[in-house]
Amino acid sequence: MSEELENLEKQIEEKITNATTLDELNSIRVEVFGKKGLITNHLKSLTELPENERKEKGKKINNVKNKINTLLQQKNKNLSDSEISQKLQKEQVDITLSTRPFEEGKLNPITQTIAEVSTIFQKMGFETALGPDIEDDYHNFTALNIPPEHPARQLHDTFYLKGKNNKLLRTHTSPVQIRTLEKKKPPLKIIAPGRTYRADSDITHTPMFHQVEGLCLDKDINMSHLKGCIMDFCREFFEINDLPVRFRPSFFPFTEPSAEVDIGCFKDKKKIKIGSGGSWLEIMGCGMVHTKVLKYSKVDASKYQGFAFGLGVERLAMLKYGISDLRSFFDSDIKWLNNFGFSIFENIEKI
Ligand code: 2NL
Repeated sequence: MSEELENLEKQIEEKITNATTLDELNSIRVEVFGKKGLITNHLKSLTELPENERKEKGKKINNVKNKINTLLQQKNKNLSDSEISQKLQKEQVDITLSTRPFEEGKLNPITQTIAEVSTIFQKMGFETALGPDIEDDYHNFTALNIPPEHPARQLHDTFYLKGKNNKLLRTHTSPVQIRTLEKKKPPLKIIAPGRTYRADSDITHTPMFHQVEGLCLDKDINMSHLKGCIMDFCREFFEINDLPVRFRPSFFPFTEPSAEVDIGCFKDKKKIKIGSGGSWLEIMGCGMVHTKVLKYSKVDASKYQGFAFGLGVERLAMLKYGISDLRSFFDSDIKWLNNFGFSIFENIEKI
């Protein structure tokens, strides 16, 4: 072997031995085998040799090439192994370390109650519909047959947005149903849960509160469907199979006939117990959708009839969970929430 080649081999071997990273090793590979690499140059120079010398020299260079390749491979494996073990060492997790304290939040009973009410109606085939909190006069009042002189339309009762052309905060979630009817044709069964607003603030009223309204439109719907649906709902919501339910004639501009729904209860001096006890408790309103409301929404009243209902979520939550002060829902008091709130995980299990 020529001395030059021997020296070169030693030099390259030493470099490989001394390499400490994969990057470094790769540079050596390029330096040796790249386009203008040390060994590549030797191979190229073969063409200048006479035929008889070329064969022998070629063999020698190839031997060196193979040796270096083997060395590079071995070193590559060594360096990869040690890089992995270094990485493992660096990223080691201390499994003896205690976990961070876990603070579980609670659902406001309003959220829980909306979920419970929705689940019951969803099981009966109602779909949930949502809409904007800021409404216009048409969707909130006109389309629901609420006349211009109705007290609910007065500035005194409804929050109107300043300079916003009769824009207002919805006073019920009925406009969601009106908007749904603009997009979907009957038959349909929808519920509309959400925030509602009225300019009222005292011990039993907050300016923002929650409602779930429902609407069922189909052929041949009559008052017995309404009664059956509401009775099933009341019994499932309060988890009392024989809960007495009473429909008492009432009035709403958007339904005819209209009824107030009462459930049976036992009234003591201090407490109310829901169930059969001879007394009655009003919990929601309902009725057959007024033909004028159907006409506004371009529903053919000779073909389709329907029932609708509306309930106040705060009131239902207070009755079911024994909450006595309406204002506590909105205080964001952590101690109160820890007592009256619902575990998020309990709810996930239920789903
Ligand atoms: C109550 C009474 C009620 C409705 C709401 C309704 C909606 C449409 C058409 C007809 Cl789109 N009616 N909603 C009907 C009857 C009663 O709510 O006391 N809510 C707390």
